[in-house]
Amino acid sequence: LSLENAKKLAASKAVDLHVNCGDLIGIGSGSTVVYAVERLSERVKADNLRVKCVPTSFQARQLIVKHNLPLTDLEIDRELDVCIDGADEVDCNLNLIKGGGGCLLQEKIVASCSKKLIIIADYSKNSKKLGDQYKKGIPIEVVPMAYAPISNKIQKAFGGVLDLRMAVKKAGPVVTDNGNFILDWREYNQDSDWDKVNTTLLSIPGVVETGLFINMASKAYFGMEDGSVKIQA
Ligand code: DER
Repeated sequence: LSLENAKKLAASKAVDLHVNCGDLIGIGSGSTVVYAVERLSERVKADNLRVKCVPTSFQARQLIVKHNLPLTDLEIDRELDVCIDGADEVDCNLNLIKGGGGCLLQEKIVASCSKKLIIIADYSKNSKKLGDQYKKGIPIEVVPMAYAPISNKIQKAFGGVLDLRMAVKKAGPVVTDNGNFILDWREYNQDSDWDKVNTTLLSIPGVVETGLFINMASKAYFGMEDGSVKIQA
């Protein structure tokens, strides 16, 4: 099964099993979630499902609008029934690395306001230990004026390398939907106590949020190469 078809499989399974009429749904960001919104739109039409959606990025908002799904926000609906989102890596404890698409801040906020966070991914995202195979680095959203001293502090405290994420179709750094920069932290020690690391990172002035989603996900659905869906709870 191709990666795209594996994503589609996982996305459809998650939407079919976790979305009910009347649900308030957090819509994640990235490429896998596109299939989840497509499946959600099919079900809304076929089953006349009543749902409202909260986006986690400009991309997610455009997806919701494109599929004519009812849009809402956290000011109106403060507690959501389910958040469906992708991940860059999922370890055996359902801890995640997210932020590959640079949307981690609103994703973590919306996930934290949802009764459950359901992860959808293709088979390449499933690993034993956090950071096992994810070589692109742990994304950290930072206030632009502080990215250099923050890089130094993290490097001194935990080692590794911190790259300021540069844009491709725009000169200069990636600027997130919230006006911040992203540092990608690579070559860190993979045997870290990630909960402790996360807490320490968040204590550094200027760090807004990290791509470490520790103890947040309820379930993960992986589209597998053989056409099956692996469910990790
Ligand atoms: O940026 C993000 O956090 C995305 O959700 C990312 O983790 C997954 O993106 P993908 O579905 O395109 O792999």
